[in-house]
Amino acid sequence: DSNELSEILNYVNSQQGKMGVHGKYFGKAKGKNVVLVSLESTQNFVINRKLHGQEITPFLNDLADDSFYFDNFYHNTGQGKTSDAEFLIDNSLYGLPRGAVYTTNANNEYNATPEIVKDHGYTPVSLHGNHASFWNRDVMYQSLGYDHFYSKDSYNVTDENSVNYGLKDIPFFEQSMPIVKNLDKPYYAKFITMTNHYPYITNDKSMEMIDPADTGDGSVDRYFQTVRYEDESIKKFFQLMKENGEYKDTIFVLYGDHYGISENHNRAMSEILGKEIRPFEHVQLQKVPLIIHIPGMKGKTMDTVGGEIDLKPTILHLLGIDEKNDVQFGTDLFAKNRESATIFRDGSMVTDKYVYAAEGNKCYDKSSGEEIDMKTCAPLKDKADKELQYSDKVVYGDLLRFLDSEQKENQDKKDTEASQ
Ligand code: GP9
Ligand code: MN
Repeated sequence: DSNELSEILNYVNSQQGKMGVHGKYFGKAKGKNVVLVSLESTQNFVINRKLHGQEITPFLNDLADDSFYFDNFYHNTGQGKTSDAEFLIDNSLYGLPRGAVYTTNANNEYNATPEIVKDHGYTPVSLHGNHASFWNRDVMYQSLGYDHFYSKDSYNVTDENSVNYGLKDIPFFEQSMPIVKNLDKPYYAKFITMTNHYPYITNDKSMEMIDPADTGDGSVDRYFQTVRYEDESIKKFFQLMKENGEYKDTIFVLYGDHYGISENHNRAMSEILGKEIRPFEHVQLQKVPLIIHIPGMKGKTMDTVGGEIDLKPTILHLLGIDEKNDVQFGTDLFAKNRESATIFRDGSMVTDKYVYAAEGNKCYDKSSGEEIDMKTCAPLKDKADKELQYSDKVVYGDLLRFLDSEQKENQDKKDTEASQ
């Protein structure tokens, strides 16, 4: 009920750097278009790494140099995979402990970024070359406030331009351009890539811009090829945005949605990384790239620890939008005093000093990777459990229904205090 919501609001508001704490770039992208790019199954270890002497992500590497590149950024997803990432980013709430919130709670009341930016004159849309009903997106997007979903029906999808789940990333971006050009500005447009999806298939020589790895584990080996292809598609996308005059009025937020290589492939991954994969390395492999590119702004590598949960406040603050009465579990990644930390859906937690791995209940020093006494990580474990429980209460109880009356009550209280 609304009492539960008050308790949760107290929790989020008492967190270090939560709610209303601005980074120094507050309002720096005010009125700009926002382009989000979901990089399918893209883990951070491919960034700035070479295979056979060749860069795996040459374009993203260059882009990262010219952007805010977060190299301690983790996904927070669970079984809902891509849809969990979308949910986290638009709501700053966690996905569910099991199942996908996109399918189980699509009719809840939310206060999502698309709906918020719409109130500030934005056109919020999503673009993706798969069926509209996959992950129940067509239903959930209405609750999140998207104006339109350009899905498979909006694209020319043929056998030649498809692989695996459907439309390949390069034709996806090419065919998206006429759509983007016709959107009312400013827009908040989410592009969801798809080609770099398990089991990492190419069906055309021109897609193979790097040789596969040679661990003998087919999906790990092919992963590098489809990541390389995805990188090429992003390069193409930026070229097209420039050619069409969309680039300079737009900020770009590119993020890896979740891991691509599961624990079943630890043998091959340890060969790639040249080290054993303990729970510590497993946690570190949950890093995904986050690149925030703002044309005209100088690049910087940011080492703050964060996750998808932090993108809603980060993006809203860049646009100069302050949501004071909202349930956000994340914080503005640019805020100086934010707690440098993130929580995984399985209850693991990473800070700038420690790594708590829920699997195996182990504690590590973050910089050395040395296993340390679990006592040190006990507060991390407790915090992760508490925060996840609060988030689950919001979703299961559909508590954002009470947000408006809660806001009014708080305002009434303040008014009363002020008049005394
Ligand atoms: C499907 C695509 C993949 O439309 O977004 O979803 P995933 O399997 O990665 O969750
Ligand atoms: Mn995915």
